[in-house]
Order: sequence, then structure tokens, then C-alpha cells
Amino acid sequence: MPVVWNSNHVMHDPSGEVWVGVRIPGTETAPRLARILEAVSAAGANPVTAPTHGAEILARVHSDSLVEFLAGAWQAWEEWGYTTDPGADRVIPYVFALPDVAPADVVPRSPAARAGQHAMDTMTLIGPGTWEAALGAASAAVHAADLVIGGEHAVYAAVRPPGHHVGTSFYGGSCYLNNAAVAATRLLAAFGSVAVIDVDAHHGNGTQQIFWDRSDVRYGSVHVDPGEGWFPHYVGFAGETGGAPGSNLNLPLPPGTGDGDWLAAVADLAGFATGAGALVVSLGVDAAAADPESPLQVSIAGYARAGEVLGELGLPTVIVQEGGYDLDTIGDLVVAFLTGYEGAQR
Ligand code: SP5
Ligand code: ZN
Repeated sequence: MPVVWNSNHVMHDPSGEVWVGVRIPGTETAPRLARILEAVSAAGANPVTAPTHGAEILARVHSDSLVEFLAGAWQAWEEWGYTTDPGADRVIPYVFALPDVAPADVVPRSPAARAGQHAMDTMTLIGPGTWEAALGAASAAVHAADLVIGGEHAVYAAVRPPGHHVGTSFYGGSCYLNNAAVAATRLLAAFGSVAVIDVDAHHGNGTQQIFWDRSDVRYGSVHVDPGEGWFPHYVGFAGETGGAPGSNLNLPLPPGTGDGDWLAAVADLAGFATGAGALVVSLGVDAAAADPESPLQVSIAGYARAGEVLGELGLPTVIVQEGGYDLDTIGDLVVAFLTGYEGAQR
């Protein structure tokens, strides 16, 4: 299947993340995508570079406030002189505008305070080039959707930074713009309704929030149970069924879950997607056993079977890369899923 990417991804180097107060190396890095592109190329794909669009592609998904903040955050950080402190080489909030703390319409002057109106965590740092890379990823997702609208059955958007933790007006979880949501809204005009199916190890809290009240986009996810202490902690529970009732399906699984129960959940998600006009897959491969960021134990064969199950839906499909952090297996996992998907078409 066609593979699209955007070379601006290398402009985003998270440099690190602050996790429980400690600065640790970043997990969402450029070699992830290099490994994926190598693997899909070795498997016969010929990745094409997507044109970079302007911020107008975000208008149906994100607030002006989030977009303006992200687009200008790094420059403002430099102008405010924060970079002169050793270690302050990335935009990070130090105060948080929780609902009871902040009136909704205040725009604080400091970019550190503005970050606290939009950031859901301290792991998602903004540096020079973060905006360009995030817009490049969203642009590749749009290009994939346009190819599907133009008649391709399925297209894979090999993108980073990922997107499914980003909501209308918040960012986090190593994500800045919701690439899958942008692709879904692009597909809507052509196909009438869209199912977003998320197999990343973590719940896509951003995608859920964006489409919560909509009946034309349904969101379904299998992920490690946030109630067992896993990100995004506050959301992703089975009782969340949508503001448009029945438009949201969460299938949380206990830590340690392997192929059997995970694939049963993927089959349930395929059932949930049945009847939609088009499909977006949020393809995180961090549910794999070797992945350092999740306790799920899915095998490479499991990802291949998941591709087959979703391919059997026969829907026009955009597959968007999300998480996956084990560099030694990330390429094989993606190829397994795509090969499984294509196998179901024959
Ligand atoms: C897109 C995606 O998969 N985002 C993942 C966000 C969840 N990250 C949680 C990180 C928790 C702490 N990680 C410690 C890293 C040690 N290497
Ligand atoms: Zn993840």
C-alpha cells in the first residue's frame, strides 16, 4: 500500500521529558521513524513525501488558542529569555490552569503560563522545530486521506510526533497535533461517517474528547487499563460510551494481556466499526511484548492478525502511526500489521 511521510519530523527532537519530577531522555525520537521507513522499504514500499500544508488543515479539530500557542511557543520561550537557564532548553509549564484555578478567557503573557493552559503533562516538551514537525505529521495524515478519497483503498501515514493524546485544546503524551483526527475529518466529507480504531497500548484520550459528542465519527480503543496505574490515568474506562450515546467504545485490558484477549478486543472493535463509511487506524505498536512503555504482551504475529481483522472490514482506510518505542522491533511490528491488512484484501 502507499506509504506517506514528511521529512520535517527530524526537526522535532524532544531532548528529554520530565517524568515524576526527573528529567529523563526523550522516548519519542527520530530513529523510531527511520526504523519504520527502513522496514517498510525493505518490504517493498516506496515512501512518498507529503506536501506540508498550512495550519488551516487543523481548523475542524483544534482550537485557535492551541494552534496559536504551539506555533509560537518556542519563539516566545526564547524571547522571554528562559533558554539562558541551563537545562531550560524546551518549553514546559510550571503552573497549570486547572478548571477551578483559571477563568477561561485569560491569555497570560508568559509562554510558561500559556503552556500550563494546554499541556496535560510534563513529558511533552516543545523545542525549535516541534511545530514544523507536528504540522508535517498532520500534513502527511491529510495527504494519506486525500489519496484514499482519490481512490486508493488504504494508505499508511508513517508519522511522528504521534497524535492521539491531543484534544481540541490540550496536548500531551508525546503528541502535539491529533494526526488521526485530522485524517478522520478530511475523510468525512467523502465518506459520510468514519470509525477511528486505536490499537496503541495507551488510550487515545485526545481522539475520544474531540469526537465525544459526534455521531458521524465513532472512536474505539483497546489499551492497558488506566485504572491499573497507566497513562492517561484519568480516562479510558469502559463506562465512557460517548456524549453521542454508543459512539465511543473503550476496551481496557489488564497489564500482562497477550495475543488471545487483545485480538478478541480488536475483533470487538472491528464489529464496532462495521457500518462506517471509512476507517482510520491509530496504529500504535507499543502493545508489543518488547516495548518499554507498556505492560501488554502482544506478539508480532498478533499485530499481523490485527491487521487482517481490520482489513477484513473492507473499508477505505487511513492507517496513522502512533506510539511504539522498541527500536529493534518497531519496523517488524508495523510491517506485520500492514502485511496482515493487505492479506485480507486478496
Ligand atoms: C503516543 C504514545 O504512545 N504516548 C505515550 C504516552 C505515555 N507515556 C507514559 C510515560 C510514562 C513514563 N515513561 C518512563 C520512560 C522511561 N524510559
Ligand atoms: Zn502509546
